[in-house]
Amino acid sequence: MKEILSHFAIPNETGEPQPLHIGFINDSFIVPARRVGERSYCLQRINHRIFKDVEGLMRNIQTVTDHIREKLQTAGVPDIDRKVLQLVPTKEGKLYYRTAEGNCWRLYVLVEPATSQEKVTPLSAELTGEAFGRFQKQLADLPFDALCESIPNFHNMEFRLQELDEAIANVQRDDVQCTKGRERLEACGEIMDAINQRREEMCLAERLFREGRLQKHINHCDTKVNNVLFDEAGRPICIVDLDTVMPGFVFSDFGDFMRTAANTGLEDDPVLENIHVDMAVFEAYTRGYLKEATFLTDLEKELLPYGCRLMSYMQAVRFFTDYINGDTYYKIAYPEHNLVRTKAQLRLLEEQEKVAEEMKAIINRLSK
Ligand code: GN1
Ligand code: MG
Repeated sequence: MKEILSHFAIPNETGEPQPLHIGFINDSFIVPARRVGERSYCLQRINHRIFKDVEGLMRNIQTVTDHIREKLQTAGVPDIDRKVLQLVPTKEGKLYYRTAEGNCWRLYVLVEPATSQEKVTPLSAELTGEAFGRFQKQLADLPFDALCESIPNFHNMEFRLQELDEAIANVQRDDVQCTKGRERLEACGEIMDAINQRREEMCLAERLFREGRLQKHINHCDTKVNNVLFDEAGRPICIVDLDTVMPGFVFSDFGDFMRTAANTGLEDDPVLENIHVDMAVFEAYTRGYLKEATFLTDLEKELLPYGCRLMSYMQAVRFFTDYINGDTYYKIAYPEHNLVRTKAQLRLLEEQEKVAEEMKAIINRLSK
């Protein structure tokens, strides 16, 4: 670990790196300062199985953090070091260090003091809405092609359905290796019906984009509350986990927060009756988000409730595809985990369908 650190342009000696157990994708370590007044860091190994274009990914992060820092400086905002992530380059001036074995490491200045939350309250949801709205607004003047797609087609619904169709075609081949996937598929007629009934509706965004009626913006693409750092007073200070920041439709960031936070049940709740839309969280986040997201077009605003349904549907399709593929993408805790997750996401979708009009009324009221 010390050897890896020695390749980065750090001004002074640091303490021993300590593993940090956050996220499932990358491996993270805290590198503590040795003396008061010196900086601590966060060292991460990037998962290059998922992020195949590490160069593009790191350029994205640099572009985004530079852009936000410049905005904050122009606005004369204090304490900028805690408000936007800062990469530490290698001694050769590169954004990451690649080892001989091909592992890629990067180093951030640690944002401190800061805390994170796993569960929202209506108050923290409102503040988080403001924070993600501000983040999108800060990036709204970057042309959408200033960044690459660090995971190609990440939130593209047509592509996710194509992946499902490929998984299905694959297990239907007459091959013993496909037996498990085929058996799984055959037992899931109801799930396939639920997915098939909504294909057209859920690919609306891609159609509107092709027709030139909808634009892409820079999105965060992982708008969970635990990707926001809060200060001592419980105010959001900094948005983290910038690996998936890429062009997309604004309402998918809105929808992904609602999918993860405005749910009275769990993402993988085995008890479907637990799952309802938490309307208090929905309203609070929407209030905060609309305060900042002044760049939204009327159509984008109208599509916010659709964005919620879209993300639940997309996640159901992704979990189900992984289930048919034999659980190769998401870590599972038990054999049927991806099936349980799929059912929970489809139930959330049904619940969101029931309150679509109510969501619309709230958005209209809060936009006035
Ligand atoms: C993955 O590991 P985590 O929770 O940050 C996934 C998201 C999914 C989420 C589902 C790169 O995110 O897109 O919404 O699981 N991230 C990637 O829980 O695939
Ligand atoms: Mg993440």
